[in-house]
Amino acid sequence: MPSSLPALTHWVETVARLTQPAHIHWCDGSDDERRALTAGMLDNGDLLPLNPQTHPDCYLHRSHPDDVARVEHLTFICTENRDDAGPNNLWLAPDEGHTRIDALFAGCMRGRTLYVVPYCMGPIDSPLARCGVEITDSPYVVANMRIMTRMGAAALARIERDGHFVKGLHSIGELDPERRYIMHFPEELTIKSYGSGYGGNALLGKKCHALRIASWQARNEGWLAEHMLIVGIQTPAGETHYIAAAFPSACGKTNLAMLIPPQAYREAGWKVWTLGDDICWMQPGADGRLWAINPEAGFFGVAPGTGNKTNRNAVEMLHHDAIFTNVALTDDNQPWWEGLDKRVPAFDWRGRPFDPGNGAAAHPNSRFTVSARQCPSYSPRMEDAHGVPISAIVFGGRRESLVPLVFEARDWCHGVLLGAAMASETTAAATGAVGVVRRDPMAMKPFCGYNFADYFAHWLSFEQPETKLPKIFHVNWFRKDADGQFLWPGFGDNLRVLEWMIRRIQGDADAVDTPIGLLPHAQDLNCDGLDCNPDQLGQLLAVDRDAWKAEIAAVRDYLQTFGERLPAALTAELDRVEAALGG
Ligand code: OXD
Ligand code: MN
Repeated sequence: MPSSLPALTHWVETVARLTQPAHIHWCDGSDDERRALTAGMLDNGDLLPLNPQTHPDCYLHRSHPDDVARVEHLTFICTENRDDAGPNNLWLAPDEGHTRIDALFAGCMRGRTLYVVPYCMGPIDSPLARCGVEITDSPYVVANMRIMTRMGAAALARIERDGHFVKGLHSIGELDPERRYIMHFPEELTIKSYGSGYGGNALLGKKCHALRIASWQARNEGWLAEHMLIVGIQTPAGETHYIAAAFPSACGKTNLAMLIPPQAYREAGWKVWTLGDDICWMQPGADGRLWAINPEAGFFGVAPGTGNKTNRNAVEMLHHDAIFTNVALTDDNQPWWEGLDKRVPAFDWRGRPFDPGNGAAAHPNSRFTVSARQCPSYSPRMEDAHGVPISAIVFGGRRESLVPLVFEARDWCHGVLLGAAMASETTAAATGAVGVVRRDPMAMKPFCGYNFADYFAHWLSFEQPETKLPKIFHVNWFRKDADGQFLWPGFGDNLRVLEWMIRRIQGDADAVDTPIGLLPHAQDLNCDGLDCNPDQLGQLLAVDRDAWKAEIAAVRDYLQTFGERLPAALTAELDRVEAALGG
């Protein structure tokens, strides 16, 4: 079904001339198409069937062992002016970027099928949604895009109505790490990705479009494209507060989005609604509040650590119609990963008989892809064209020490500083060392498609007389004691912290005013039934002034790398916090 939009057909023809595919297939998103694609992948080994009794319509994909994570060192933002990309991005001039990557694309689809994948990020009729078209030679990418986005005929119809779309060109190439680039041309609303089949590098609707390109569009158009989950917390009074929370990759966004309340909370009538686990687009509505949609339609979640204790909702949603990537297998062909249960797997993620001497059975960044509708806590409001109003924005990182369990920003500007100052220990979601503290403002370090200094200014610009902005909080679920044990139980018990936030929003809870922000009084955190003694709670809520002075100095050093472009208001806010700490 080639399109009636000349700009689209012309682009597909140009790409076909460059890449020389044997066939071209326009994806309509139908069930017949899915069945045919799946059959083809089962035939050529791209997919392996899983146990049809326990996991109907579930498949395993094993990627090339050198292609298991995002590659930040090969990810470029190509803008005419280098400073527009900023020190937070690798940069190339657009001409140079196109030349380098087009040399790889030349003839790369010979003998392969070129798939044209029209997709919509967000509900099809939403004014907040934006569309794109991904051209790819990977049926695995098509199958994932079908779950992760609104893909096919309805998206194409909207693209033809809109008359514009983000162009994404992808080829797995030779899966050679030496011939791999992920390039973004925000001024042309174009993405080119070569040499990787891994989700974050290859499902172009996700990180490349919905964060890097969308953040650029959002700045120009007055909205925000963020690396945030969206969760609705329904109180016993029946009121639902929607919270958007930014944590770096593999720091628990999926678990928080699908939180199961502790038993006493469930009995009291608390409910949790899942709207998104990774990306949030927000815009001020006519009422001045920020309204948010999740541009995605599914979850591409980290499998290891997902078990009945940590995220029962996720375990339940993974029993049918799911794609697993780089997980291990049990002897009866069920998907398995560390943290799922006590069974011993038969095969590791590379398909070798499991031998603990070879390391973890599932790759630490192994993933599941599943439709959001399969989540037991799925919120039908995910389909609301106007989104949901956000009551609180939460920033958080993985910090063993220093950073308290929760604190509240004094005002919007202070909140933007809390986001800009975020830091976290690195995880397996990207290649490179794991466990090193790095600055990751708003969890957007790998995803902001432009200069962070301009991004902070954009955030600050939302404070206007007519806006009623959400409160901003900072959390840290990952504090450890001197013996290296976690001080806070986390997971479902994080609702206790969210409850304090909601009481703050409703004006029902007090706070301790400290130089770094507003902290709960210990007695205001509901710890009934928790194995958390007063000493642990004391450590979780302590503010160590000397250590914070050192932290603020490190934040200042980091922010200074943005030079003149850094908004003066942010530096003034940092000065204020430093002065409050006693200089
Ligand atoms: C992801 C990531 O896949 O952040 O969501 O790496
Ligand atoms: Mn992510």
